[in-house]
Amino acid sequence: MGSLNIYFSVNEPKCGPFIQPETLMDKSRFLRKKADEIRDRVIEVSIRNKAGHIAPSLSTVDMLVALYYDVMRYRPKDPLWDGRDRLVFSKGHGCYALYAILADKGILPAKEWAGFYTPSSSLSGCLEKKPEYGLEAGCGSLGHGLPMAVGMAFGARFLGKKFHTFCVAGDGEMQEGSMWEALQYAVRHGVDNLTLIVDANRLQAMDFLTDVLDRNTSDLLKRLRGFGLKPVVCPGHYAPGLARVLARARNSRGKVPHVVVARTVKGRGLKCMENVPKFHFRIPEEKELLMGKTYGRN
Ligand SMILES: Cc1ncc(C[n+]2csc(CCOP(=O)(O)OP(=O)(O)O)c2C)c(N)n1
Ligand SMILES: [Mg+2]
Repeated sequence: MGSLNIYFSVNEPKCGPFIQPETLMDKSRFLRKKADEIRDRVIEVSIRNKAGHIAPSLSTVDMLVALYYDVMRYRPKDPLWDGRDRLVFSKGHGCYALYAILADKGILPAKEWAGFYTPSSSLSGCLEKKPEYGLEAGCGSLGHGLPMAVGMAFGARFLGKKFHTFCVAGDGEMQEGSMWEALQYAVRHGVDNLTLIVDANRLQAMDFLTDVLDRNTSDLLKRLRGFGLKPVVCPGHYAPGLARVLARARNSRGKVPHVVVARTVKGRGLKCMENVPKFHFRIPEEKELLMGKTYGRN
């Protein structure tokens, strides 16, 4: 994995080390394996620490792996580097994969992640702002992360800074009025150094969106288009594909924010949990875990 680490150090200057073609071909495999590894860690640590938002965390694994191991520019050894791309994780209750990745990168101390949700760690179940740990904004009360991300992106442009801001939001969260006010502002002011990624797992807390407020599964796309956006829809559990889509968004301007709607499965990875509403906040029992995994076949 040594040579891959060189390639995936996205903060290397463009003229960085010469990359062997076979190493490039391994990129897709690397991202898929990394996603498996992060899923393992999320499941293991959250069950051990009795932290219940496992399912909403599992739906975000692949998009976060694509961002942190391929797309985003940042310096693991200098988390406060001014030029770093920002990630605002708006659906703050599902932050366990983000913790696992930041710990894997050495940004978050391993002890903090290992003990999260217990008195031995400063990391809580929902996100608190700790930029020194790579956590850019406090989120958990839904509907607040995107407005903050719009502010960061707008501010960057205003100050002539080159970083890109990403925001991960839930599809249920997209029912919050503040999300639309933020998008309206971003469209009106041409904030195109921003990418909103919607974790479209079709569930909000304990029920399906269409059984709560949405009329049908295309409601979100219609609303986004109505606000002047051009959402790109893509599979949410294939990290190499997500990396391509997100890199394109990061590196192109378009006069309006980029929106990627990632079609995901809540609880992705554990058979007992996938698409099962009661697992929004619930630790699986031993016998449920015995049903097995749906990943790891890469
Ligand atoms: C303002 C606000 N209202 C309600 C809640 C309670 N709540 C926590 S998670 C959640 C469901 C969110 O659904 P979604 O955004 O789709 O995230 P998912 O769990 O599917 O990843 C709700 C309603 C909250 N945290 N904040
Ligand atoms: Mg959802």
